Amino acid sequence: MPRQGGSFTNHAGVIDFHGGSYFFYHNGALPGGGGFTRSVAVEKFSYRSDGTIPTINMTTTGAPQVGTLNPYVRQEAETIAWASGVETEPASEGGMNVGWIENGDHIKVKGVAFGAGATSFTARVASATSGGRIEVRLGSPGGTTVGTCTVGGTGGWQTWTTVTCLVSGATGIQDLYLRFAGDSGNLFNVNWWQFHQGTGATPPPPPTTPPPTAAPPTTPPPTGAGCTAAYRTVNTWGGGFQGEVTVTAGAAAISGWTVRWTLAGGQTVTQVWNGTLSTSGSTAAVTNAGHNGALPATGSTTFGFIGGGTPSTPSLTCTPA
Ligand SMILES: [Ca+2]
Repeated sequence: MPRQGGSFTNHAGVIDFHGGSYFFYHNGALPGGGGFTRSVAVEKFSYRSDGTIPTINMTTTGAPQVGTLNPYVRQEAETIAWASGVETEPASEGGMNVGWIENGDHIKVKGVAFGAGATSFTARVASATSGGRIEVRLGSPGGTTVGTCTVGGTGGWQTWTTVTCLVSGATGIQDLYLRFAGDSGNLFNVNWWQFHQGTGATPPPPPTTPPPTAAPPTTPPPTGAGCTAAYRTVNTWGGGFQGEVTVTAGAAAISGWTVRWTLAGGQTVTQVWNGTLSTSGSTAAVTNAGHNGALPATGSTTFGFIGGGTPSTPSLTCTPA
């Protein structure tokens, strides 16, 4: 190997792997690199017929990939083919995490086999500031965005939580780019990530119940007080979905509520938060939790649920307590 890459040595070693020969060395070509600030690199080569090693030049592309990466199992965030602006450190949960993430930094992961398509992306994150966003992109740092996860503050750089966002358009074998966006300064850390796909995917974990925020009404609810309820689908995956219902009081305050709707064919409700579920035949009924029953006039609250089957837009009835 000629003297290349900004370092005066290369400390090479050869490893044979899966029928190929690989020449590992170091150079000093990364930003800030030099004679004693070295970075590991690898090139694939073939021995000459007489058994000698040909002249090998340093490249920035490195060796070809020997296989694809499965995005549907947990992958460590520090699995990196190329990166810009980030560093790694030991994680309180074990292993390593990626940190010092700032606006515009990115991680490249080569040859990710999405197959028929991913439906959601989950990342394990922590932030002592107010977080930022993970843009899930394909092909290049500015390539097509197939999903965006919002990361909030968690109260510490090693206080971990899981965020999930919807993904659409990630199919086949792709170079994956996680591009980070937000305000100035360090945004958040990432420990690991995982995509989910259609049938058999794991539904995203429901959010934890927030502390009560609605103040109790100062006057007793008048007779005839009403409420309304509105539904939206938050997320879908093969065989299931996440729904959210917003309950709004009418012109008068209410002290509690029950929302009822008819389940479409094949639908089930498997988990409810910020409310209590009861079902009777194909009728689902959710009654307020302890902290979100009392609503002031025109005040609103939400509850969420995990459903099985295909999402639909149900007709909701709201009955005040
Ligand atoms: Ca990790």
